[in-house]
Amino acid sequence: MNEHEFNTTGLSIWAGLKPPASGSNPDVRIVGVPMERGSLYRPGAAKAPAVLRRLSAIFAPVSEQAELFDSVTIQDDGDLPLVDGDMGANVDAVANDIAATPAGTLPLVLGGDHTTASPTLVAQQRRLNGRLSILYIDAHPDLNDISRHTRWSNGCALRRGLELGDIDPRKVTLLGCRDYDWEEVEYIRKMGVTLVPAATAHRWTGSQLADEIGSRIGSDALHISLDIDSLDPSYAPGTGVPSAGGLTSRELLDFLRQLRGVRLAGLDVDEVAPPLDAGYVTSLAALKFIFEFLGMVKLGKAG
Ligand SMILES: [Mn+2]
Repeated sequence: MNEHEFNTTGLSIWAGLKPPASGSNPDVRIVGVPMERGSLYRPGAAKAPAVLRRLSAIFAPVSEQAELFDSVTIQDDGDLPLVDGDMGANVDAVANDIAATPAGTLPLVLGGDHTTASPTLVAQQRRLNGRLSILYIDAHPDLNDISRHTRWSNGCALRRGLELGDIDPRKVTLLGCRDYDWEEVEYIRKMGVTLVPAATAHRWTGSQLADEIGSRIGSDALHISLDIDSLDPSYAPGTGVPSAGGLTSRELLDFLRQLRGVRLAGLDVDEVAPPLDAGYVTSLAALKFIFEFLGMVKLGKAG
């Protein structure tokens, strides 16, 4: 360990949150998906699950509003085994594993590049028997059919998940977008995806995100897919494709808090690239969001 590393000696990962008593299911099941073959511009996301786990030890089970959530139980099943190749070679196995998460337990999936979301959404649609709505927080809609000459680029991640999961695009809310291929804009308009660009989100006040989602969610549960590049590069430089004009950390956490009261289905957090980061600030931004989500599992009566 060099002098610039966090000293986590004596600390437990995930803020010391424990598995449940034997025989009962955890509130949250964590799996890592160290995939970066979908990062066609710059790799590095495969290193994220290990770094997020290690740095999770410096957190405490207390929300930013000073609420204790040490009763949340977690089970960390480590990283899923991947075969050599892109997500196309792994999508069925990853989806099957996540789909095996017990009912009533929320999957927390640590990518990996954003193609991690494709099998995650397939699994969630299966677990919830189609009663799934999606909040996809990203600078990019990831709705290309083919990007960089492959169907398994991160620029296709949401499109693949919707297709393979047979998920209605009208159940998707995109939040924080600001970079598009024209094919994606056409898909959004034609298929009825709800788009909240970063510029719009920045001007929202009060509970507009919760109102927007609440007006359409019905009896669905909400899965959140967080691409850390939704944040402005000043808050999250350590990612494959930083894009100016993004959300602030404050806005992102406030949007999450608005969703207390919405039934949550799970979370995947992707595109954190530790080799591209500066002083771990991007990993720590992702972990801040993850820990506020964990707090919502009990405090917000999600799940
Ligand atoms: Mn993405």
